[in-house]
Amino acid sequence: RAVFQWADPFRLEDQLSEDERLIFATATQFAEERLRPRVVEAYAREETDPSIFAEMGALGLLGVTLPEDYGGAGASYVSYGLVARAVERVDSGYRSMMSVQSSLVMYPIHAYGTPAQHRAYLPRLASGEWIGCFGLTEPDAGSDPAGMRTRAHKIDGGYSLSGAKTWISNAPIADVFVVWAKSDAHDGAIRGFVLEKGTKGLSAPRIEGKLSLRASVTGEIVMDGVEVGEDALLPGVSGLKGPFGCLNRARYGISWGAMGAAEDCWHRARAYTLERTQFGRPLAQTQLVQRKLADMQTEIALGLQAALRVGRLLDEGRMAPEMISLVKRNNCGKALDIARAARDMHGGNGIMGEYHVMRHAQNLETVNTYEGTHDVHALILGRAQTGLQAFF
Ligand code: TGC
Ligand code: FAD
Repeated sequence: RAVFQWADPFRLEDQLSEDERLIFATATQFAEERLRPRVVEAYAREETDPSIFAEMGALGLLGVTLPEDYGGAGASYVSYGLVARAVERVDSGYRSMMSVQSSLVMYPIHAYGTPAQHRAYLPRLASGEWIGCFGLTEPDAGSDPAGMRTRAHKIDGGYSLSGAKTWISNAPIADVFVVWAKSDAHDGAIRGFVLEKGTKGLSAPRIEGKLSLRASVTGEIVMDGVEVGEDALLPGVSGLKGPFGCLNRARYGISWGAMGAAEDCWHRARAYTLERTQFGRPLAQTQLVQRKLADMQTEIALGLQAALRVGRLLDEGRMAPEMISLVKRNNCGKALDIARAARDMHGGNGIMGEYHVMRHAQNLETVNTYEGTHDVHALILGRAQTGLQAFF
């Protein structure tokens, strides 16, 4: 009889390459030793420490899938998912900082940019010297980014951008802004532009008072006639498939990351209920608690296995975006349920920062909403199996 490992029921670890195990171990050590000690305070104070980018960069955790000539690690998408899992075990906000930089800023510059743009931005983004952000969402265009109002007007030698983006992770501390705008020089098609901090007309005010993702700063991007040269355009893509190509990668990473947060909640709920005695026995010796632990173990084992499968297909060039909708939607929804159950199993202590579970539950509310809400991904999957468009 093979031994059943309760924390890794399907022996996920056996399915990883040596390199993937090494990257996961590096990310886990960094997250637990460097991020865990500061997260409770940072979350309470709603403070983002920008030096985290340089710390991640020094360990090669930014843009891990990009080639080594630009500071990436040339690693697999499975490795990228494992980094997200390790970092989000500590906090979804820290994973957000990493995944925006890697999938939403470095990826589009690499995939759609010129060699000059690669040289100008990628090494400094990979090292964490520069911080990036990704502006797609607008006040009146969230789930429906095709309704964006931001415009790029053609001017002599370049473009003038006007409009406003909102809910943008990293924006207030960003050096590099990848923004999406409808361009009148391209028949109104959505095009990507790389803007730099300090350009006249560009500002990024902070959104204060979030009750979720408090360790990751969020802001607006306000563009009031921001003039840039031709070299700010990302020439390699036109239309919504540009931002969606980036979102595929970030959403995939979230499917791993959300499971990392869920694992932290599950392990804490198990440890707490083993320790805590009521009615003369450990809480973990009650049927209701064991059922909750079994449900957590089951959903996490299945969710991780599914994320691994999609990662392998992505690495083999056989990914369809609907696969990513399936795992992003499932793993975020299940992680949120697990975090809420873990909070409940901790009783009154569960509302305290030092027990971590309520912070995960609060964070996962955002994770379930951004990068396509739970219901928007249901509509993508519904369309794929019925052929019927139910968005509008
Ligand atoms: P639709 O007609 O479906 O597609 C328009 C064009 O885009 C192509 N496309 C994709 N390409 C690659 N990957 C995908 N996943 C793609 N999905 C669509 C499609 O083939 C088509 O191309 P073409 O060449 O034929 O024009 O467009 P639609 O307007 O009907 O889209 C509907 C919908 C709901 C699926 C889409 O708008 C959607 O996914 N909405 C959700 C918006 C969203 O996810 N926003 C995320 C903002 S960024 C963010 O949240 C970052 S948080 C990061 C953090 O802090 O971690
Ligand atoms: P809406 O689109 O208004 O949706 C509201 C509700 O209506 C949801 O429940 C939704 O599922 C539902 N709904 C919408 N359309 C339909 C429909 N057709 N049928 C049925 N129900 C529907 N964006 C960026 O571009 N860059 C970032 O870095 C970024 N970071 C973020 C960080 C945080 C902390 C948050 C909260 C958001 C961030 N976002 C970012 C924005 C995020 O992607 C959007 O919030 C998300 O796409 C949903 O858009 P919305 O908030 O406008 O909600």
